[in-house]
Amino acid sequence: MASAALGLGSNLGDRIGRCRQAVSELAGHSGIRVVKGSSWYETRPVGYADQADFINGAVLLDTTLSPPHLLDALKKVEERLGRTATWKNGPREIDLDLLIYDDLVLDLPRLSLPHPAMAERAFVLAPLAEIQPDLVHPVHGRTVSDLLEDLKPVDHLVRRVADP
Ligand code: PH2
Ligand code: MG
Ligand code: MG
Repeated sequence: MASAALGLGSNLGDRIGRCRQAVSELAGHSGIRVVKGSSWYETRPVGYADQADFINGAVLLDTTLSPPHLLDALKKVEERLGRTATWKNGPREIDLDLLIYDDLVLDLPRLSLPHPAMAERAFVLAPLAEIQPDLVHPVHGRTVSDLLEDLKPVDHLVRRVADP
């Protein structure tokens, strides 16, 4: 059994509804146990500015799936929830990103762990710090709450908008 952390995001349609639906779809998978989910945060878009604000959150999982199989499961949930293809950093109905899987560090064509951008993104770190502040980033060797502190002042995090 492994522990994993995911980041969730949506900026099209029923943003919170889709994020919550994604968590319940994950909870229904036989190889996944959802341990804890964060509140939902409204955030300004990072990377490509001319798009709607996002809802972001994070969840902690226990899983019997290997990283590639967990990634496949995330992609399937994205598809079931109606994700359509856009472009890098563009708008999306739902985005499920594998952030951390135990203390694994790997760089494969379709999967890098930990997620390469997570340490620079308050929209990832703030929800994750809410549910596991002492989680250590396997490359930086720093906790999620310290990494979030390093980013301050945080510009794109707007507000906490909903309970888990
Ligand atoms: N996801 C991106 C790019 N930019 N900005 C915010 N605020 N939230 C996101 O989830 C997000 C983003 C690429 O996945
Ligand atoms: Mg993403
Ligand atoms: Mg993604």
